[in-house]
Formats: sequence, structure tokens, C-alpha cells
Amino acid sequence: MDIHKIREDFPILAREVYGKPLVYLDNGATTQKPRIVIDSIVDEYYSVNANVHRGVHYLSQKATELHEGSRETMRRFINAKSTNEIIFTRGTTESLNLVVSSFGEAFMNEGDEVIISVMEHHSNIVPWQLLEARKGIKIKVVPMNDKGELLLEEYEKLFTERTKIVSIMQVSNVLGTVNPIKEMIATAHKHGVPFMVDAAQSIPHMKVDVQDLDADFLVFSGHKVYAPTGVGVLYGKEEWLDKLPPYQGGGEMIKHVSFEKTTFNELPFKFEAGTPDYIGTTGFATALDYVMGLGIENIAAHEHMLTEYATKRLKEIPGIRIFGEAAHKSSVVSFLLGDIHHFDLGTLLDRLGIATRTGHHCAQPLMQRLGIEGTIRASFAVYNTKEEVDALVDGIIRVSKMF
Ligand code: 7TS
Repeated sequence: MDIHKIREDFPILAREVYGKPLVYLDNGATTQKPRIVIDSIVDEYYSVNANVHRGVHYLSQKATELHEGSRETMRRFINAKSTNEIIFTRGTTESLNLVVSSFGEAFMNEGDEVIISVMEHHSNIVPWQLLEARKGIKIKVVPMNDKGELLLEEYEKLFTERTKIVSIMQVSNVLGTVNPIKEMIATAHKHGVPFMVDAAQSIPHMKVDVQDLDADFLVFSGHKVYAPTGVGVLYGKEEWLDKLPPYQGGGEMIKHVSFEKTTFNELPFKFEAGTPDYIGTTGFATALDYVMGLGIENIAAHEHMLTEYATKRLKEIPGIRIFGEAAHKSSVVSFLLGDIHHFDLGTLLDRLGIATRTGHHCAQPLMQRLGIEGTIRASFAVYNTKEEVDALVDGIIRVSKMF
């Protein structure tokens, strides 16, 4: 891959901040967008815009074709069996809340248990806690070792006859750990328990095949994979989605409404109340086509090289502490420098044009496990370069001299 050519696809990368070239290393939070994605959104507003699924007129039919075509692109991207298994949502958070709410409603009662892990994002913790408050369910937590690897023996010990579901991330947004999700799904299935995968941080960086994983539910956001904000996916096996009650009520999700009795639409529409973000889904599909065009394996190889290089270079800096040294890691490096507060370091790096993330990264229980309040995180995407890693390292050295 010619990274410098790829960079030209992303207009924002050419800009400066504080008179310095932008070094954007906050891709775990959101990625920048290629021109074709931005154009697809603008073009649809210019020439196609009409509400989907409800018009006999030309534009509505064109918009519907684009929207449903995008669903097929999602299906292909994760190798789902059918487009009935692709539910459009606002993002990972909404997808998780949908499953927790509907699955919890139908299949969990007081004393029933969910297994999550110590490294989960708040969006895979708090919805379960809301269910805990509502229905008295119990949350069990898979621990990890000091390298940031989940303890699989402990995981297996958490299963009881009350375990109803497991919900765990494939890649940690803080540690970069790639969890052995396929193996963990097989363990859950051995106990007759379904498994939900939070794929927010894996979808942009590795091949994710829902049939190969045998995932029951899998959720992700568009904006972390070069797509616009406000669109995400809930994948669910059809047999599960059929059994779940609707999440929100409204237009689109019904077959027939009367004051006596309302019947619900078929999949996938049963879970899509209201006007969908049909322009966002076009942008989303355009982004996934872009990724497939580059080849996810090529993206993964480039990002792996950057992560290894960044880890090696950062370790040259005296006083650096890296959090997350799992054997299998994705493109995230979290660190602290001496006793410099992560916020101060991040702010000073910003003045050099270097965008990193500081704080608890919506994983406060993980911070508690690590005994820290937060980290600085550099997270890479396909358009990042070794020169940018060098700029980060030089920046940190410069800042450290100020302290
Ligand atoms: N799950 C994981 C593993 C995440 O990393 C994130 C967002 C979410 C869920 C929520 O995704 P959303 O698109 O619904 O917001 N993670 C981050 C982050 O690491 N920095 O900013 C957002």
C-alpha cells in the first residue's frame, strides 16, 4: 500500500493545527473520513434525498435502493448469512442497549447472570447495570493478568446454571488486547449460552467473520471505520432476533396498528423504528467498500507495523510505562510518563499538533484494576506513518524536558 497516496484520500490530514502539521493519533475515538465518503453524503443530499420505504415516487425508490444496498454491503463485510441479520442503529452504544434491553426483557429474571470482562467500555457495563437495577440480574466479571490478557480458566469458572448471556469486547480500546473471542464463544456455547461481541475496536483493524466466530450478536459503529457518525450495526443471528421483542416503537417497525392490537414488521425492520439515517448508511457502505478496496489484511499489516514501531520507540524514553502488553495486540498504545499527569502531557502534545486521547477512555473499572486514573493513548489508522510515530516520540521527549 502507498500510504502517502492513501493520505491524499483524506482531506483533513492536509490541515495544520497551531501552525503545525496535524498528527492525528486519536483513531480509537473516531477516524477521519475519505473524500469518497464525504462526497457520497453530499451527492445523496444534492440529487437523491427522499424518505425511504414509504414512497412510490422515483426519489424515494432510489433512496431505498441505496439504503438497502448498504445493508447488503454490511452483510458482505461481516459475512452474515442474510440481510435480515443486519439492524441499522446509531452506533455500538445503541446496539448494545438494544440487545441488553430486549434480551433482558425476554430472557432474564432476578438472579440470572451476564458475564462481561474487566476491560469493557462503559457502554457494555452501564446498560447491564440498568438491567440489574430494573430486574435484579447479576453481573459477573472476567479478570485479566497484568499484561492485559483475560484469564480464560477464570472465565470458564464463572458459568452457572443462571448464566444467560456473555457480552465481551473483541479488542480493548485502552490496552489494544485482541481477546480470543472465537474460543470464548465456543466455551459459552458449550454451556448453552449466547455470546455478544463488542466489535467497535476490531472491525476497523481485522477481518471479522460472524459465521466463522459463530457470534450470536455482534455490534459496531461506522465512525470508527472511516464512515460518518450516527450509524452503526447490530448483527444478530436470525433465530435470536426473531425471538427478541422490539426495542422502540414507532413507524417502520410495524405491520399493522390498531388500538386493539398491533403487529410488528419482519426482520430487520422490527428493530428500526422511525426514519433511519439512510444518508449515513450510504456513507457507511461507501467506507466499507473503501476498506475492502484497500484490503483489511493490508490495513492490519500496516497498523501492526506501526504499533510495534511505536512500542519500541516509546520504550526508549526513560520513565515511560506502557499499559497493555498482550501477546496479541491491535493498533492501540496506552502509556504514562513518570509522574506527569496524562492531561498535561496530552495538552502539551496538542500544542505540537499531535492529537492523542487522555483520560479513562470510558473504562473506569479497568483503570481501577490498573491502579491509575487515566492514560495517554495513541491509536493508529491506515493513514498513519512512521514519521508520525517519530513526531509523537520527539514530542514526548520535548515535553518531558519541560517538567
Ligand atoms: N465499545 C468500545 C470497545 C469502544 O471503544 C467504544 C468507543 C464504544 C463501545 C462506544 O462506541 P460509540 O460509537 O457508540 O460511542 N470508544 C471510544 C474511545 O475509546 N474513545 O472515544 C470513544
